[in-house]
Amino acid sequence: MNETQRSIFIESSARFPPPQGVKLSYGTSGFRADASILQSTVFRVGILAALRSLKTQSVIGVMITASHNQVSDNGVKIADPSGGMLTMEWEPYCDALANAPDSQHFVQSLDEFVKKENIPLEGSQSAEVMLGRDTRPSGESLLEAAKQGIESVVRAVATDMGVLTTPQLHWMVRARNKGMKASELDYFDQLSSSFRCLMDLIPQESVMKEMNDNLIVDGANGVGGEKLEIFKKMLNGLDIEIRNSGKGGVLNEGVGADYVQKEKVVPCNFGPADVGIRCASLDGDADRLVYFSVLSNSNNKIDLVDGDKILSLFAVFIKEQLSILNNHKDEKVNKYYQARLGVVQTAYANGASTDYLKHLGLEVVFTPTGVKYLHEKAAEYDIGIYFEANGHGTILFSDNFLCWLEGRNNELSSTSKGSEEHKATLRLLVISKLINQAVGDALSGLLLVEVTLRHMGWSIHRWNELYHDLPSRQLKVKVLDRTALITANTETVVVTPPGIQEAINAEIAKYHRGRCFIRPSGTEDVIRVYAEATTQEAADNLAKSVAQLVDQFLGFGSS
Ligand code: NG1
Ligand code: ZN
Repeated sequence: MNETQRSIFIESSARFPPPQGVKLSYGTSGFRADASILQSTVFRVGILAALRSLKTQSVIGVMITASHNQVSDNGVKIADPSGGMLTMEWEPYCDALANAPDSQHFVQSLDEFVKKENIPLEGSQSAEVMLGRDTRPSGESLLEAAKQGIESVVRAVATDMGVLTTPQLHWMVRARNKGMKASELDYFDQLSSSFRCLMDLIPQESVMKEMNDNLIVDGANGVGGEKLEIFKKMLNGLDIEIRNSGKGGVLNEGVGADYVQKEKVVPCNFGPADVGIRCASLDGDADRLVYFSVLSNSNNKIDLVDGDKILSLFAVFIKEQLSILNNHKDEKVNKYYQARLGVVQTAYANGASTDYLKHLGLEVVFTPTGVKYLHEKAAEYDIGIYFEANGHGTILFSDNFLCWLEGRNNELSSTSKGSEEHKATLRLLVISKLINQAVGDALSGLLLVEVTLRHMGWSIHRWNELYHDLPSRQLKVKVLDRTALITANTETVVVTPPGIQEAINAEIAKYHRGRCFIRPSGTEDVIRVYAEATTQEAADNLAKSVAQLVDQFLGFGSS
C-alpha cells in the first residue's frame, strides 16, 4: 500500500485501540461480545469490508447486531456480494486483524493481507459498504466506528441504511449487486406482493377449513417487532397483533424466539387469555422464527412449533407443487424439469422430524451447526430447504430451475392459464420471491407460514400434529478451553479428548432411542450438550450425566 494510505490507517486505527487481554474470534455469527469492548473490532471490520468490496468489485454489507444475546452485548458480521455470509476463507483474516495488539501491528497485518489477496487498493476502483444495525443502544456508536473504518480506505463509501433486521440488510446487499432496487420499501413491496399473489392462489376448498385467522407475534422487544408494525399496514388481509415491539420491555429479556425455544414457556405479555391462538416469536434481529400455542391450565407452558416443523410445513407444500408439475409431465423437451429437492438439517434437529421428512420420501442431509454450512449445502439443490431447530432457515432456488419456471410460466399463461399446473408453477416462482434468498428471515418466513397454513386449511394444532417431537434437553457447560473439544461427522462424534465419546456412548446405551452429542459453541464460551430420548425425564438424565462427563474431561477440575 502507498504511504498516504498507510499513514491514514495508522492514524485512524490509533483512535480505536483494541481492548487488552481479550481474544476475539469470528464465529458462526461474526464477532460478538460485550458492546463496551467492540469499538476497535467494528472499526477494523469496516476496513476489511471495504477491502472485500474492492476485491469482489461488489457492494458488501456490515450488520451490527448480537441477535438473541442480552442487550448489553453487540456484534458485527459481514455480508458477501450474494447477500450470504462472508466467505469462510476470509474468517482467519478477520481474526488476525481484530486481534492485532496495536495500530502498528494492525497496519502491518493489513499490508500483508492486501498483498496476499491481491486487493487493488491502489487502482481506480471504488468500494461501497452498506451498513445496518439493530435497536441496541450501543449500535449507533459502533456504526460510527464501522463507518470510520470503511472511510479510511481511499475511495470507499459507507452507506448507512439505519436500523434494520439482519435479513433486510442481507437482502439489500443481494438486490444491489443484482442491479435491482434495494430500499426498505422495495423489500416490503416484494414481500407483500408475493404474499398477496400466493393468497390469491389458495384453492377454494381450503379456505376457512380449520384455520383461525388471528395471529399474535412476539417481537422480542427488538427491530423485528418495530418493522412488523410498519409492514403490517401493507399486508391487508392478514390479521396480526404485535406484542413486545420494543416500546417498554428490554430486548430479548424473557421474550423472543431463543427464549421461547429453549425455555418452552410463553414470552412476557402472553398468558392464559391466548390459549387457542396461533402465536409466533421473532428473535432480536429477526432472522429466527418459531411458532407456539399456549397450553391451557399449564403454568405458562407452550406447545412449541420450532424450525424443524416450519421446515416440514414448507417441505409438504413444495413437494405438493412439484408433484402437480410431475403429474402433468410432458416428456417433450423443456416441458419437464426433474427438480432436485433437498432438506438440510443439523444434529440439533429433533429425531422425529428427520424420520418424518424421510418418510415423505425427501432427501435429508446434515451439516455442522451454523447457517453458513446449511446455506452452502442447500444451494446444491434446485430447491434446498434448510432450517435450524432454533428457527433460522430459508428455501433456496437454483438459477437454472427458476429460469425454467419462468419459461414454463410464460408458456402456460398463454396455453392453459389458471390450470393446476400453471398455478403450481406460479406458486413455486412466487415462493422464491417471498422467501429471502440471502439468509433466513423471520418476516418472510412468517408470511410463508401464514399462507401455507391457509393453503392447507390447517390450524396450528393440525400443523403441530405432523409428528410428535422426541423429548429433548440442551445444557451448557463452562470449561477451561472449549477449543480442546474436537468433533467429526457433522458434530455427532467427539475425536478429542480421547475416551469421552466411549463414555458418552455408554450413557446413551442406557436409554431407549437415546441420542446425545456435545460440541463447542461458536458464539458462547461453553460446551453445549444435546440429549434426546423417549421421555422428558430420560432426556434430562442423559443430558445431565453427559454434562458431568464434559466437566470431568474438560472442566476446571480436570487439569
Ligand atoms: P452456537 O453457539 O455455535 O451453538 C448458536 C446456535 C446456532 C446458530 C448460531 C448463530 C444452537 C444450538 N446454536 O450457535 O444454531 O444459530 O448461534 O446465531 O441453537
Ligand atoms: Zn438472530
